[in-house]
Amino acid sequence: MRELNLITSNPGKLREYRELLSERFNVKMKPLEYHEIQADTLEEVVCHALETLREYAPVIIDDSGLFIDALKGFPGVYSAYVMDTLGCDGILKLMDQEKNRKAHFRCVVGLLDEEIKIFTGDCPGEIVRSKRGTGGFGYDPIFVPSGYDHTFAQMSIQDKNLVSHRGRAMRALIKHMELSFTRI
Ligand code: ITT
Repeated sequence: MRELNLITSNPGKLREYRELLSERFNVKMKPLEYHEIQADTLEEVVCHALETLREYAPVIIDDSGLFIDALKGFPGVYSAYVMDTLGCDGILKLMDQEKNRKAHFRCVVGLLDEEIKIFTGDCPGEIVRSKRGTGGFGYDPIFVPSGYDHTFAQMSIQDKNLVSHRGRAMRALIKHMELSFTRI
């Protein structure tokens, strides 16, 4: 089975990748520190970082963020920093008086094999009023995807992957990899 290096220090992400990719790939977690530039978009961060990871190809990195409408897209590209400083409780406080609860998650997956390819996935939803659920990671306890009643933290990995930003990006990645394999 082909090996695919996933550069992340987030075991929650690894579980989600393995759930969808393990039939086709041996996904290996590499918790390497890579240089994350401060940029306006997740795509820029991913492309720049991949350039420094050529020796690990085939390799993927995943940069994701939560974009909240009422906060003009915050925390967005600052999601990691905001999780470490304010956390879910801080976001709920910022949203305390807010009626507009709309938000979306975005996942950008960068693959470096012979060349760089980018796959994105978005998941619209809402910020709940108090944390619910113990599964998942990060902002999962405060986000309900559109059309569902449960937060990501109340869902199984399989169910989260069906609707999530990462699930969508991963399915685009799988399609691409299957097509490039049939060309070989
Ligand atoms: P790596 O960079 O090591 O992969 P990370 O957790 O820092 O791990 P990101 O920069 O992509 O990953 O994520 C930014 C923040 O958004 C971080 O705090 C994550 O916990 C959170 N996040 C990313 N994807 C998420 C998801 O599917 N559900 C909930 N929170 C998520």
